[in-house]
Parts: sequence; structure tokens; C-alpha cells
Amino acid sequence: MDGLRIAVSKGRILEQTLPLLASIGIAPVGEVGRRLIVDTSVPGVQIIIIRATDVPTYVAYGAADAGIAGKDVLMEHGGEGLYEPLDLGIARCRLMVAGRAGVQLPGGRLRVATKYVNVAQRYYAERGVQVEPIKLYGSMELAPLVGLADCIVDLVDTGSTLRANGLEPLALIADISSRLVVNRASMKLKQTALQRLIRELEAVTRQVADAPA
Ligand code: PRT
Ligand code: MG
Repeated sequence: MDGLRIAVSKGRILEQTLPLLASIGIAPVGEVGRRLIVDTSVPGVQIIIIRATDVPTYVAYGAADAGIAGKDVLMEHGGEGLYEPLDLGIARCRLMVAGRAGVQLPGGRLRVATKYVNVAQRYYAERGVQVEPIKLYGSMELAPLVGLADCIVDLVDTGSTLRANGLEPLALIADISSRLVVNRASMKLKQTALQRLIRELEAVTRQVADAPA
């Protein structure tokens, strides 16, 4: 499996990806620490560590041959130039609309705070609802509490962040998990290596999915 660069985001995706890669024999050489580019136990295979929202960009431009990104990030990016051959089943959560608990949403144009502006726009357009998306980069939960927005579109896992801020889930937009994405040109030029990566990751994710809880 030589000459492959794999983009992974720091944080929960990296934490859950490293064991998957390790089980197919790809382990970082030395501590990852603050390094952004890491060689692995497989000569020629490198891991680059970047922001979650940048993974589709690096892979679409071919700066990485493959990457691991949340479906939320891929939905927002649009997926142009990318294959999405595999659901890794990791970093699961739900993309939801949430608002202040017990408070009716206003009629008319809804102000929606989110980092998923494209997803929110598409979701409401399909339902014929007029929205004013307000782009935020974090702590979306605050926006309805201080009158910046009527509701938010954000990721929910346990729901405790919503509850802690007096918010409640209002609608499910999509179930989210992390996906393997592959650059379209790399898929042709590095077919053998990438097909092997896909096949081996598919086998280990199936093992994880089949394991008794
Ligand atoms: O931190 P940075 O700004 O660099 O990027 P990031 O915050 O997007 O990265 P990271 O590592 O936090 O998340 C990357 C990916 O993990 C997301 O794109 C999702 O695909 C996936 N993921 C899975 C989650 C969660 N679960 C999750 N619960 N990402 C974020 N959260 C946050 C959520 O935004 C909310 O603030 O956790 C909070 C909700 O958790 P609960 O348990 O309180 O509901
Ligand atoms: Mg984060």
C-alpha cells in the first residue's frame, strides 16, 4: 500500500480512526502530538491531521488521496470531486434542528444559526420554509438564548448540551457517522492501493459492527 496520504481530523475522529487503521496494520510512527503530517508503519503511507471541515477540501484537490470525514461535513461541502465508498460507523451522532424548550417557533421567516448553512438552506427549501441562515463557527446552542436566532441546526449526541442550555430537539435532519472519502483521480491512478485500503477498512468496520455490545 505505497504512496497514499490519508487526511483525518484531530479530536474524536482521529481517536476512533487510529484503532481502525492500526487493525489493518497502519500505525503512526512515534507520537502524533502536534505534528500535522505523520509517517506510518507502512512505508509511503502518511496521515495528515487537519480541521474536520478541511478534510473534503484536501481530498477533493488531491492533496490527500483519501480522508475520513463526518457525513455532516460532507453534506455541507457537497462532495464534489469525492467518492464516498465506505461508512466507517464511527463518531455517530444526529444532525438536528433544536430550539428553546417549550417555546413555539415564530411563523414567517426563521432565523437559523448553524455552521451547516448549505444543509440548513436545502432542508428548509425542501419544506417550503423561508429561512435566514446565520453562520456561526461554534457554540450554536447560545444563539436562541440571546435572541440571535429562533433555532439552530447542530449535531446532537447524548442531548446533554441541548438540555444544559434549555434547548430541545425539534427535528432530525440526518443520522451522522464518519465516511471514507477518496479523490476521484487517485481512485484511478492508485487503484490497487486504494481498493486494498477500502477492502481492509470495510472488513474491520464490519467486524466492529458485528461484535457483541
Ligand atoms: O473542533 P474543531 O472546530 O476543529 O472541529 P469539530 O468540532 O467539527 O471537530 P470534532 O472533532 O469536535 O468533531 C468532528 C466530527 O465528529 C463532526 O463533524 C461529527 O461528524 C462527529 N461528531 C460526532 C460530533 C459529535 N458526535 C458531537 N457530539 N461532533 C460534535 N459534537 C458536539 C456537538 O456539536 C455539540 O456541541 O458535541 C455536542 C453535543 O454532544 P451531546 O452529547 O451533548 O449531545
Ligand atoms: Mg470540536
